[in-house]
Amino acid sequence: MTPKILLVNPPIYDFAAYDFWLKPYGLLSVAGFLRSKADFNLFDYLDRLHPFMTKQKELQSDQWGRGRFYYEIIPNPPALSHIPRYYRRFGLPRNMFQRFLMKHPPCDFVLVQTMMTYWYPGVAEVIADTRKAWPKTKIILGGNYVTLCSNHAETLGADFLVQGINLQPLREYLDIKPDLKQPALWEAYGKLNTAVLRLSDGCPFSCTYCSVPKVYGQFGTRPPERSLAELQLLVKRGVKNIAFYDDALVFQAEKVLMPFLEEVLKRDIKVNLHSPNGLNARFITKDLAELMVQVGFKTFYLGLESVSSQWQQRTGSKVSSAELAKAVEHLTAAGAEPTNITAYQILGHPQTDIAELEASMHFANSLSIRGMLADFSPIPDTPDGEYCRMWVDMDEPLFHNKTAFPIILWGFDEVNRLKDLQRQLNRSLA
Ligand code: B12
Ligand code: SF4
Repeated sequence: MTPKILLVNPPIYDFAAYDFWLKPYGLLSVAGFLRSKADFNLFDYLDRLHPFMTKQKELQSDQWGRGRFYYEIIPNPPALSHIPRYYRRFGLPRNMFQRFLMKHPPCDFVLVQTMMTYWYPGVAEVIADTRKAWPKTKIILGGNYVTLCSNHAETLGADFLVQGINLQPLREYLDIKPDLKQPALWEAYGKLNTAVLRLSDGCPFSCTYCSVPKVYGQFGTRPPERSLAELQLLVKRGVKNIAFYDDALVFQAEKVLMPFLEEVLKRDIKVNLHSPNGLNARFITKDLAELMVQVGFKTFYLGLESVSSQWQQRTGSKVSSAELAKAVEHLTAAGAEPTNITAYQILGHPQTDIAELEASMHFANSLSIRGMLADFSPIPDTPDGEYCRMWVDMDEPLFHNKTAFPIILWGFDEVNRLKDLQRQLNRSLA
């Protein structure tokens, strides 16, 4: 008998959340590998094209398909009770999932996506509701939280955890042989206007605040035919905006991204492309910038983190300020709108001082590009995350929260002042 599998992307419990092209790509990829070997259903609490969300005017998308989620304000969890911001539950209301479970016969397996470590309360909610309605169904978790906080994830009461990127244990548990050539299971959505792609896994750098090198080992490329087939599947389904989820999208661009984009040009595929996950400016050459703009990249997010060369060296030397300025020059010369180029800078990193951060913000502004403060989330088992044990209990993932940690470190007023300064600088460009 073909097994029945329910895929679930949980609600988010956080101070803030925005649909910055968020999709449960790990879950959809795994389901894609099992395509036609199981009957699938999907419940995505964050699907902004769900009729419940599309009815609400304030949740409408911007020109690139991003937008706000429906939310309810809820009490702060005790660990974060001292953070003076509203804590919320983002996503479809809880009773919709409960009704869904009542309406459908139990599945054999429920596969649950986990993402930010501090979003685990949403995962716990899904497990509790599934257990109650479908007590015999096996609940399987996979993704970032399970990989980075496996001991904590074990306490949530799921039946099986898939840690990291090795799918062999899952194959044995489900007793289904995956077909790794298959693209992600995008057809699980009724309607789709944004999606994501990944051409490679991992990163050649070792930034001291990042988990990617440890989780993925070395940088590796995905089969280009599979990515192209996935892109065509998406465009056929009416997707207009695609965000790359690569860790190092422009590394070895001449071998990976450039041939891919040339093929997109050749096949005359028209789609808006985005890079929310931070590009490494060092690798954005004149030729690459021209090709990216020509093929349809509309927004460019560049990782700067700090303008201090000492900080850059201490954390892994991934990029320098001069390299960032050069990349901006190439991108604007190629025709990118400067206001669609954004530099990320880390706010609330324990080894950044506030004056350094202000200098970084002014530096990005001097290049006529937007700045975005990337609030620091300390990650366990990384050098910088472990250093943060001085301030917070890293074994409680709620303390990895990106809104909370900078406030714990620098105070509420200082964080607000810096955010206001960033807004002012960005307004000065308009
Ligand atoms: C894309 C991405 C984003 C996207 C959005 C992601 C999303 N959907 O929410 C954007 C750019 C918006 C983003 C933002 C941020 N991110 Co981010 N992001 C990533 C990235 C690159 C990929 C995440 C992903 O989708 N993985 C899933 C897919 C791509 O992985 P895969 O390899 O194909 O999956 C395999 C296995 O993992 C497994 N698997 C995966 N999922 C599942 C599910 C099931 C059920 C099963 C069985 C198996 C399985 O099977 C797959 C096949 O082998 C990761 C790094 C990474 N490489 O994972 C960081 C990462 C998750 N982000 C991180 C951080 C720090 C952030 C920010 C806080 C940065 C900032 N300060 O602004 C913000 C927070 C955003 C927020 N809303 O709070 C951290 C995690 C922090 C944490 N505490 O959890 C990571 C790990 C990077 C890092 N620095 O180490 N991010
Ligand atoms: S360059 Fe980016 S993905 Fe690579 S280790 Fe540094 S922060 Fe992580």
